[in-house]
Amino acid sequence: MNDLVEETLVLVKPDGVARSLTGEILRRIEAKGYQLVDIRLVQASRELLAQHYEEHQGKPFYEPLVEFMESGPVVAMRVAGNRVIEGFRMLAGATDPTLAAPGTIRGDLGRDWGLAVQQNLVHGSDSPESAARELSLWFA
Ligand code: DAT
Ligand code: MG
Repeated sequence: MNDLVEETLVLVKPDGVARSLTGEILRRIEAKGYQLVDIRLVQASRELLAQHYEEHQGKPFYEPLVEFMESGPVVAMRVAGNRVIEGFRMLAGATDPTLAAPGTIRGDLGRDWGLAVQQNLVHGSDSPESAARELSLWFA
């Protein structure tokens, strides 16, 4: 470890857990060379999700997003490595799974289901500030 090692929050969303893709997603993170530091299975409360997704409050997909995220257990992971925040977002691929590049988690394993919110298997923090904030929520 050196001073440039970052940590990020990865969530396997309820669709990923329900489809038994947790292992495949963790396999890709480990194969890339990142380090799993902590992991837990969580039934997220509305309060936790409201804090986690506070930037999206008021958007049309916000309610469907929170309902989806509380529809089943989520696997929360603390993952470490140099530039892991950016690197995991590259592994995840674009938000819309139809447009996510093949080779990415969302591009290979996700699709559009015609719902009000995109079910795209994973969450990854988008900045060092988000990572610190989100890790303190999910690994309090
Ligand atoms: P990301 O998860 O790629 O960081 P985000 O933070 O903008 O994307 O949005 C959070 C989640 O909300 C995203 O994973 C899927 C859903 N979502 C975002 N934009 C959407 C949209 N325009 N329509 C439907 N669902 C959307
Ligand atoms: Mg986001």
